[in-house]
Amino acid sequence: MNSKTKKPEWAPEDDNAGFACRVMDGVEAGHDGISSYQSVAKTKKAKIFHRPIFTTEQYAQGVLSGSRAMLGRAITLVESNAAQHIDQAQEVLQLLLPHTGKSIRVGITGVPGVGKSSFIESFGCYLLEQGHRVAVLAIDPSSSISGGSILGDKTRMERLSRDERCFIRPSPAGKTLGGVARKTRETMLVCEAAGFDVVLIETVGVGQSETAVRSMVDFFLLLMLSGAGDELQGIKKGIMELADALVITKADGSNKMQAQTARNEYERAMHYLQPSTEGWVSHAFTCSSMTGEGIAEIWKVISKFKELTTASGIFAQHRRDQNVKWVHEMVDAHLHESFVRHAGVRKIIGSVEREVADGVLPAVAAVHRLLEAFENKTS
Ligand SMILES: Nc1nc2c(ncn2[C@@H]2O[C@H](COP(=O)(O)OP(=O)(O)O)[C@@H](O)[C@H]2O)c(=O)[nH]1
Ligand SMILES: [Mg+2]
Repeated sequence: MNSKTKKPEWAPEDDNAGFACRVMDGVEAGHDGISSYQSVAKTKKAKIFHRPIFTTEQYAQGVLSGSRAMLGRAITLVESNAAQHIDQAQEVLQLLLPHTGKSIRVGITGVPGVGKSSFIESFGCYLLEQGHRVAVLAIDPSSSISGGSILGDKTRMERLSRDERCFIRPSPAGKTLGGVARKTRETMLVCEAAGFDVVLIETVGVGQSETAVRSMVDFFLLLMLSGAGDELQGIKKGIMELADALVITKADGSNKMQAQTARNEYERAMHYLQPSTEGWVSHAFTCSSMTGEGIAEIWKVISKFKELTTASGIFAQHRRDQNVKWVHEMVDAHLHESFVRHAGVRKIIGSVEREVADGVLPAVAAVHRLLEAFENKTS
């Protein structure tokens, strides 16, 4: 057979020289084009040897035994979007679930530049000295676009990232905050099963990511700068109300006095806010990640919080509520996804939107029409 003239079936009959597509015959050999069929089989075997596929039990056992390599692999499995991985990841999580939940989960938020990463470095190192094992995760839905801001952060967490007792994981890539949040939440569970007793989650993205983090942590820490107006920091009353503690950062050198003044002002302002956690009064503090001043006090506050809310039952109740709410959120997200992908909906949505925009179709009637198309599974 002359492979040079072989054309695909769909090529026009009399295409002449203007038709540029030619199909080459496949070579019955390995990728190098020389090796025989047998050696192809060998290559495949070798591949399996280099990238072993683990059973669900092996993943779970590996994580529980504290193997860092297996922890990394299990998290990669959890983060994967491939259908066969999603099922196995859920089975692994199911096995790990009885071993999760024993950590304190702390969310850390604040505008870019406030000192979140530096705080985590200093706070994390302090916790390691106290005998804790620390996992650091980040929520950053923009990381797939910006190329991962955690790369810059790793340099701020130099000591922490070199310590064996600490595990740092950047945000998984994802198009939606919901997707990133799901993976971060599941990664948190895997870390807990691996024996990390403090999980710190940094919000890197701005906007909605604060609420996403709040919904997966026990204690929510809001970092603030002194000397910058609230507007400049993009801080809304709503976010202050989410905080279990507010910390003025960079309270060192010539900034120390100013930080104290800011702390007092926020302390007064917080008096009028709704408490974030029932039975807990949020306060304002100062700290310096550079000198380490105030770092130990923040851990004391978090420990006190855990003690009080555990005694009152609020701690456990929060986690139960968070889990149930998470299920509802995922159902919402799935329904929305299948709605926008539904062929019948896609067929009419453009014209329905136009009619609504032109003022000829009432909004409620438009919704009915779309839902009718959605519920009609045959269309
Ligand atoms: N003086 C001083 N500078 C700090 C402190 N913490 C952070 N910084 C500086 O503030 C800048 C932003 O810090 P970074 O941790 O990256 O903030 P993030 O964007 O919130 O993660 C960096 O240049 C840090 O060196 C601190 O406690 N004292
Ligand atoms: Mg940072």
